[in-house]
Parts: sequence; structure tokens; C-alpha cells
Amino acid sequence: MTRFPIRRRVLLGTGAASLGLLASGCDSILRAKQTRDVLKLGQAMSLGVQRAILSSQPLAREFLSSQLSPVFKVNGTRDPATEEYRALQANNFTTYRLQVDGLVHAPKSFSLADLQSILPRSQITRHDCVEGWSAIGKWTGAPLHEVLIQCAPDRSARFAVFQCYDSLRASRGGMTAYYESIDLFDAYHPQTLLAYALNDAPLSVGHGAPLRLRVERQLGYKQAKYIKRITLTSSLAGIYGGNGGYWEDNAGYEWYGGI
Ligand SMILES: Nc1nc2c(c(=O)[nH]1)N[C@H]1C(S)=C(S)[C@@H](COP(=O)(O)O)O[C@H]1N2
Ligand SMILES: [Mo]
Repeated sequence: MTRFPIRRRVLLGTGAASLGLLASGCDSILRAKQTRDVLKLGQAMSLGVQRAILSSQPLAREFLSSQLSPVFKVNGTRDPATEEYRALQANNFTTYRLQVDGLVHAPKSFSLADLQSILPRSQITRHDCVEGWSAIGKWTGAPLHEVLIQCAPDRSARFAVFQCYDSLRASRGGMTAYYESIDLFDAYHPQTLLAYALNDAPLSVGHGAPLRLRVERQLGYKQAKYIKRITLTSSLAGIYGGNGGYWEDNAGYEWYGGI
């Protein structure tokens, strides 16, 4: 969690330094040359900054189709079984809408067809559940960053919070919605998908139909199934138990479920 503000400061610092240099030119030819040099320097610097960031943001390992698990276990909720969910199922999710809101300038809702019209990404990765099992599967979906940029996130946004259709038992008794959250570094990671297919078939109800998260450098419980809504926020305080997820609130799991 402390990583985020530090990286942010580095980026802001670089921008400010380039602007300072740009403002210092005098005669126009000299200024043009300086501008070019500064732009080059800016490019070199941002490449350096990008490298610094990406070096701790590696891609999760990808596998070959020959390595796919013959069976991908279903875990946690197998069927949200609410009236709301049944209604979506009844028409094969054609009335499903993913709501994106919060700290965005253009809140939007997306049908499955909208999401499928975004250039998809497929990847074969290993899912690791804290309960001690793993499975290799091929996921296909819309890169989350492509969806978020359509909604013009505000600069103050730091987290993406995923609200799901299913509810589970709360540690204090009663039921509570499944939800999860990730920071915007993971949200913009190239392998982070809003997945609608597993092993080239539409997601089954067991695996989270119609839409589930794949955030490949984190553990199974972060892979929210049955996504209903994504809200960008600046803080996780005040959302359900305030710890950023169902398991974080109810069983003390780590918010950053790194593998
Ligand atoms: N909405 C929702 N998402 C969820 C869960 C859940 O119960 N509800 N379980 C989590 C856990 S602990 C795991 S291991 C994976 C299981 O995904 P799978 O059923 O596709 O194997 O989903 C995660 N996402
Ligand atoms: Mo899990």
C-alpha cells in the first residue's frame, strides 16, 4: 500500500522538472532546439521511470495450451441464485450491464456486446487458491484499462472496487455482498482482464458468468466473479468493512494477495 504514493510522487516530479526546463528557453531557434532536447530528455526520463515502475510490475507467467488443467475447479459461490441474477440468466445475460462509476468523469454502463467489441486479450495462466489448489486456464476478456479509459478516471482515483451479484456469510452474522478491490497499477496492468470466456467457452455460472476479474499476479480470492459494478475511489475506508474485500473484512486475508 505504501508503494503507491511513492511511485506517484516520482511521476509528478518528472513532469514538473520537464516543465521547468521548457519554460527557460530564450531565442526561438534555440528554444526549438532546447524543446527538442528537452522532449528527448523527457522521453528518456519517462522511459526510465516506466522501466522503474514496470520492473516491479512483471507479467505473470503464461503457459501453453498443452498445459491447460483438464478440470478447473469451481470454488466459493457456485451460483448467486438471487432473483436479480436469475432474471439476467433467463435472457442469457443480454440485459446485463456493467456499471462503471465513482471518480470518473464519464460514468458508463457496458453490455456484454460492448465489452466484446473491445479488442480482446487471451492468456493462459495459473490460478492459485489459498485453500491449496491451482488450475491452469485460458482466459479471454476486455483489458480492464480499455474499459476504464472510456470512463475518464479522475486523477484522484486510486482503487477499483468490484461489486458482485452474490452474497456470503459475514463474520458478524448475516449475509454480505462479495466485493474486491485493486489499485490502479493492477487495474492498468496489461494482463488484468474483465473475462467473459474460460477455455474458449463463455463463462459458466460456476466460474462467474457473465463477467469476472482476472488480476494475474494475485491469489484466487481477488478474482471477483459475477461482477455487477466497478467504482473508482480514492480510499477503501467506508466501503463494507473498510479492508477492501469480502475475505479481507471477514477472515483477515491480506488486501494485496500477491502470488
Ligand atoms: N463473487 C465471487 N467471486 C469469487 C469468489 C466468490 O465466492 N464470489 N470466490 C473467490 C475464490 S476464493 C476463488 S479461489 C475463485 C474461484 O474461482 P473459480 O470458481 O472460477 O475457480 O473465485 C474468487 N472470486
Ligand atoms: Mo480461493
